[in-house]
Amino acid sequence: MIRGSQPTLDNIREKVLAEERLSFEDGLFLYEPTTPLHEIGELANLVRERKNGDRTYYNINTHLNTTNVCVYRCTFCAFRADLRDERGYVMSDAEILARGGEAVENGCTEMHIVGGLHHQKSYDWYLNTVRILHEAYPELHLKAWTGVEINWFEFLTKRPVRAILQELIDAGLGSMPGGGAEIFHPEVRDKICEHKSDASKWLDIHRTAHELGLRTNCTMLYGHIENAYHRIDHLSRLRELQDETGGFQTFIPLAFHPENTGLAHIQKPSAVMDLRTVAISRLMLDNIPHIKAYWIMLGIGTAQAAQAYGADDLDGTVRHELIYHDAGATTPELLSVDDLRRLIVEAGREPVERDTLYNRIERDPTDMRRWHVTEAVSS
Ligand code: V47
Repeated sequence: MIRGSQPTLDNIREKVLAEERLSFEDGLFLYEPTTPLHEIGELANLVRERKNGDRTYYNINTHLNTTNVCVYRCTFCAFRADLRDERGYVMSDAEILARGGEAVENGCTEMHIVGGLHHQKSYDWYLNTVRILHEAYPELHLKAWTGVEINWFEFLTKRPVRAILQELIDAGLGSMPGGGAEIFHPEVRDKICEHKSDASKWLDIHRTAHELGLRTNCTMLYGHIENAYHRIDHLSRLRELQDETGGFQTFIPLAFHPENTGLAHIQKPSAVMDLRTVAISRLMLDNIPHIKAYWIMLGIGTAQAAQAYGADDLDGTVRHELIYHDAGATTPELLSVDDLRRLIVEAGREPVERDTLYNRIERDPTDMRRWHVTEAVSS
């Protein structure tokens, strides 16, 4: 193939078969509506099976959103509340601990913790959330605080990110979720969340986390005011950092839900757009081990189909999710393990329960609360 020529499906296929990296232009070509989705899906599936075989991972997890009060006003967010808004809430230590107890009682291996940037709460309040939960429930993996919260802690304390992350690790932080990435390109970021950490800050925080040995996830919020160029730019920046550090475990494409947001006039992305984005993510992010089809956000049907379009992870049972449900998600608030496994088996895949770090989990069939790691399944 002649380098620099116009991309075609044939030369993209050749590259995928030869395990060669796709270019920015290839990514743009794949996003053209006339590029057949089923062919992109087939190529993404090939990469998915190369990396993860027939396995589709899931975990038993819960969410904790300690407050919805937030100084920021991201236009896409239906969850946030003003300081004096009657919708605003802040959880007490006792409520936080009760959630930890409920999680362990229900066999959760992971708690996904994020929250608003509260006008009056100090960094110590956020640090303390991790500390008290870890002290009370050391077996529960705490995947907590996005790059945006860490940047807020930097602002509050005037301390370096490295010192903050180390302190959180010492208190019991196990990994970081991938939120807050939205769309990196300033043409979009400046319109939807101009006040929050820019691309280089978000990426720098994840770089530092990786250097400290933390695994993190990464996301992209699509289907609002961005276009294909912004999406491929976003994926390229993630791919570049992953080349440097190897610290991202999973990429989660997040479909925009417009209800109750400042962008309520926008239609939510179609299933075709969702599947195209899952597949293109799998193809572009050749160095990230897992692609998550977050069922809460995609809906159950699309998440099931996504397993043939590059996704190898459905996330979890997910208790207490608020960010998507406040924005109009009609998915249930919790799936049982049997439901999750059925969704996977029906899609022709092998369900594998994992912990946050992609170790295989086995459970005592007579008691959900008893589990152990059997095998490390991820690099
Ligand atoms: O950063 C907010 C997105 C993210 C809306 O790391 C919205 O395993 C759509 O990052 N419509 C938070 N999206 C969620 C997140 C996440 C979810 C699941 C797993 C993991 C992981 C991370 O949700 C925010 C933002 O991009 N978001 N509002 C909305 N109305």
